[in-house]
Amino acid sequence: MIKTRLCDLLNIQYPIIQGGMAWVATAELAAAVSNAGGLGIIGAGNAPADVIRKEINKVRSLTDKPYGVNIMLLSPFVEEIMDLVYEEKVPVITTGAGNPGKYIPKLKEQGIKVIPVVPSVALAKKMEQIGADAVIAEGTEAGGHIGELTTMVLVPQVSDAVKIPVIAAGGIADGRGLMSALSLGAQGVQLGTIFVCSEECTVHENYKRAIVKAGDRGTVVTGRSTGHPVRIIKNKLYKEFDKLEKSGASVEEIEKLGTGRLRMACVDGDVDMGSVMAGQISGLIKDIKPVKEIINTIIAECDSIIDGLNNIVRGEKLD
Ligand code: TUI
Repeated sequence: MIKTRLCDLLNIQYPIIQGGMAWVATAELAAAVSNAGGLGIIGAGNAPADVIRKEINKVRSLTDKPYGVNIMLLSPFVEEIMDLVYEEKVPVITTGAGNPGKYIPKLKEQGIKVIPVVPSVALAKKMEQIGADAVIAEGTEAGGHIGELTTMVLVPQVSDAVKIPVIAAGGIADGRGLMSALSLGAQGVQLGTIFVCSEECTVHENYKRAIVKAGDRGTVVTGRSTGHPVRIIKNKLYKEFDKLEKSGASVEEIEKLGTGRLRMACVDGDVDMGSVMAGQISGLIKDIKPVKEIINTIIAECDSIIDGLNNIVRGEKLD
């Protein structure tokens, strides 16, 4: 049984939380993850509050377990999403793509648990100092908007720097990844790409198939020159970005090319010209499975890794 401080903090069975992926992390996926013993999360992305209010109500109708909302801090609707989570008394929020510092005092006042994504030790320390309950140390292997450091180097350094629980993210999709994260000092993991490839995830089938087909070198990073690098599956859109960036186009022109592309991939299933955000671990994902099976398999893999390690410690051979 894999149980950590994070399980106690969030009142969940397994130390697994789901990434708050815009257009992907809908109520159906979040409820499935929470019902399977993890923490399911609704991705607010760039959506307005009325859309997310409906998702929150749907999650509550599908599970009585804890759930969360991810707030993407570059969204034009951040303020109204904050008001929504106070009003709805959402138990947990995660944040991404920025520093949520100015919102933390009020979130804490409302009894909401706050878990920011941090791409550096400095931000992790600052978040702990101003009252975050845990941090997500997300490496550059992750899909979507990414930081510079890899999970392997970020997680142990953040773990040494803070006392609050650290959740490792980026490049994790199986029991080996979870065990490694725990070895690096994390108290749990956040998984994104593997949950996209679940039966309960409502994205277009083409999106899921693009991940399953991707292979180990199937992702690339677009938009480095804009200051907002985004990891996607290599496709025609990537080639357009590459051409534009090499031509010395302005940040505005490059950002304009990205507008509406995630919706195009998730809803319309256009995986050639849409933005198929996915992590480098896509190459490990071979099929689409129910969320419960994904989580149970990861936990079973951890148990067998522990058995194997015990054999090594006793001087027996590991197969
Ligand atoms: O946020 C994500 N992943 C995302 S957000 C997103 S929507 C988007 N689309 C295009 C451009 C930008 C965003 C798609 N995927 N992951 C968490 C994450 N947070 N990754 C990196 C960060 C981050 C970066 C800087 C967190 C904090 C931060 O702080 C900077 C500061 O001001 O201290």
